[in-house]
Amino acid sequence: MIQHRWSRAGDGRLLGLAAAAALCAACTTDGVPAPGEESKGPPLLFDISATTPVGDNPRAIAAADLNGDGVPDLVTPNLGPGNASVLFGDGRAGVRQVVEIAAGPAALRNVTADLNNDGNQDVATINVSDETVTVLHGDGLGGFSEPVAYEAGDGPSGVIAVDLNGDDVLDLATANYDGDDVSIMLAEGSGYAAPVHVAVGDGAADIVAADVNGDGQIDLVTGNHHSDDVSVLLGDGAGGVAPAISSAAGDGPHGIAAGDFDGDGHVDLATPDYEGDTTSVLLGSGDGTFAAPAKLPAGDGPTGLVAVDLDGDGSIDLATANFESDDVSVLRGNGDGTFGEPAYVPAGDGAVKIVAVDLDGDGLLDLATANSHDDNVTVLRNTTSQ
Ligand SMILES: [Ca+2]
Ligand SMILES: [Ca+2]
Ligand SMILES: [Ca+2]
Ligand SMILES: [Ca+2]
Repeated sequence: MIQHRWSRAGDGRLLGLAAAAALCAACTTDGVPAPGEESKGPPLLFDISATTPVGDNPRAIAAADLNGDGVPDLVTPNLGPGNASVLFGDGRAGVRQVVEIAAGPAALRNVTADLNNDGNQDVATINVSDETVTVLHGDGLGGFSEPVAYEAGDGPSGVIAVDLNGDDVLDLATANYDGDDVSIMLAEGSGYAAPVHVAVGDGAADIVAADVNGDGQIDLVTGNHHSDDVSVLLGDGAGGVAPAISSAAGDGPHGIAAGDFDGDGHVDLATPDYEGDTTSVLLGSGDGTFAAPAKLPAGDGPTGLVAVDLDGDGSIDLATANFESDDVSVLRGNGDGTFGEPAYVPAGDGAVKIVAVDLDGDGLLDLATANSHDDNVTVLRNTTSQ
């Protein structure tokens, strides 16, 4: 199974961890650009504002206001007990309370969204042991329905909620690491239709939705850990997709994010490359293909990534969670598809996935990581000067 395959490879490198962490702590947050890189703004700065215990082996993190108080909350799927931890936010980039809710066996990743259009945020979790997705409908007050499981795919490793057939109900799609495919589960009645599997690259580790060819229909893109590429599935707007189009990525992409990094109107992609210790940037051509990746430095073993505007200058920046070096790399976007040198912010042991959300209401997106070895969540408050 996926989490064992790649974490075994990672565990072999854990002996060097203390030294690597010390090194990165020493080189943290100066944001000095490399020779030849133009500095176009103040460095991105983050402070740890909370370190909060969660369940055993949290493997992902998502954000949504789950109790309707206007403050974003966080939720981690916990692989060990097969449950999820909900971290209710205090509005000051801290955590007020943690409660455990049901998930499914070997809960690996999750997504938050209003899946049943009742105005309340729900949680869907993928489970690697029984290859299902578990859905819990939120009541908007912090409570949830009994979990209902639906068939997903072989070794699901990434999940998104997106409307693929234009009926204004969110559908689900998973990237399947062992099946080397994507499962599309269209919402049907009060649940989901049986998955339709579409082949992608080898070791599909994560999935994102975006309109990469600009035809107004949502497309799906996976990052593939073993084939070192991304697979684009162009959507037809009716729930179907075309066969995969492959574009090269870095060495061992373990996540994927989309955004227009160079402002040309075409969707671009970024992947955290676990094996290559890089973040790859793939500029889109607007037809489903992408230019050769620009490989930017990251920490050791990047596995999670967000592509968002962290300093509010209108250009997308990148932040990766680095599983081996236990930190976060933040790279300031220049708005032309290039990025500054990374600054490193300490996180926690086994920082595996990352989410960006404004947790203190100051208008700047903050970051939070799920730390799978420390069994906790680190909240990094964005202190970048505006
Ligand atoms: Ca499209
Ligand atoms: Ca672009
Ligand atoms: Ca920016
Ligand atoms: Ca903030």
